[in-house]
Amino acid sequence: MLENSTQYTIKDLKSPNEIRWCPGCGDHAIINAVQKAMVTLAIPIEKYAVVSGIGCSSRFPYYMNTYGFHTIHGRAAAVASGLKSANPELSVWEITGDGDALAIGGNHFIHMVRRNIDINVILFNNKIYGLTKGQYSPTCDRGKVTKTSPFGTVEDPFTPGKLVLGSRGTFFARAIDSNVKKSHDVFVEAAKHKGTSVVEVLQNCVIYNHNIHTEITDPKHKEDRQLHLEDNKPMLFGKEKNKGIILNKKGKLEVAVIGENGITIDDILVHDACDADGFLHQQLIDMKLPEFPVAFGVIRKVKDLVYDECMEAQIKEVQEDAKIKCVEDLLFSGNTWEVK
Ligand SMILES: Cc1ncc(C[n+]2csc(CCOP(=O)(O)OP(=O)(O)O)c2C)c(N)n1
Ligand code: SF4
Repeated sequence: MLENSTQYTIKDLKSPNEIRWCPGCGDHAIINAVQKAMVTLAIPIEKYAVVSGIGCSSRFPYYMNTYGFHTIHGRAAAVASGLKSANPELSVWEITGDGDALAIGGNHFIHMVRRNIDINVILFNNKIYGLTKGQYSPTCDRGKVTKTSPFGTVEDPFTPGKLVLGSRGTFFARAIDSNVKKSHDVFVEAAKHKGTSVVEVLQNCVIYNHNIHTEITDPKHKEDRQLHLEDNKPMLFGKEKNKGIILNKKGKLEVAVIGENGITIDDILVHDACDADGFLHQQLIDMKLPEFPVAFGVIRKVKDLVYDECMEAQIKEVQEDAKIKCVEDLLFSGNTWEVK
């Protein structure tokens, strides 16, 4: 590992371990985008730590030439939280799947987000359990037929972004595995954000849930089905960039076409990811086909107190006035006796 260097390439971030993801799996593109983002961030390699749970996606740390932990199922958030709290100088990245983060790990996930610990979470959403060969996950749509739901699921899924907002999340973004350039940009912004940043990446599992996101990602229709948000820019989409999102008289989002029904560019909403009020962010997260395009990019990015910073400050403050400054002081602080 290159010590203390900010000048390195993607090659330096690749471990010698053989990548075992299936050919064509979306995970390959995501790791490339993460490595590119790390190079752009130019943080010394030894300051990166990648923590995962269990799943195909969670094999990620093996393939990175950084420090890392492949932990246990659902516990990546807990281990990453401890790591960041004990070593605030590290850039901690949590890699997790929809099963790992939102089923078995749901409890740790929401509390990490609520505490706003400075961790970058990359949530690989392939809407299935890949590693264990295709059981349904909390992001499967109602009626999904899988090995554990042979007659279709009888429950509705989580929308990860809404869960993040409901947990007081300060940063949420969405990306697509195959769009490495846009994923890179979002990962860089996520890493720069102080607090928990969650990036949901729509990931294709070619074996157990192939084409699950194709309605959204199909190159033939993507201009009409994807809205790429940019801060302080109007929410425009479509081949001609003449469609946009407006707030209608009922206070709801609606798709409008510039030039039709008197709509002008001034009617189109302008994205403000930094707006502390999450109302519009929640509406954007919730936009679904066929009525709406699906929103990508940084949807929410707001400032709030950061757990690990508050903890560090509290330790300093308490230590300043305390008689006991270290474990040795504690051991010799009275109430001691000698065994003869
Ligand atoms: C305590 C425990 N329960 C269940 C499992 C089995 N298991 C391993 S990975 C996994 C789900 C993986 O799905 P996901 O997190 O979506 O990741 P993917 O494989 O799709 O990337 C399950 C149920 C386990 N390893 N440990
Ligand atoms: S089973 Fe699916 S998620 Fe796992 S490596 Fe293969 S394609 Fe990727």
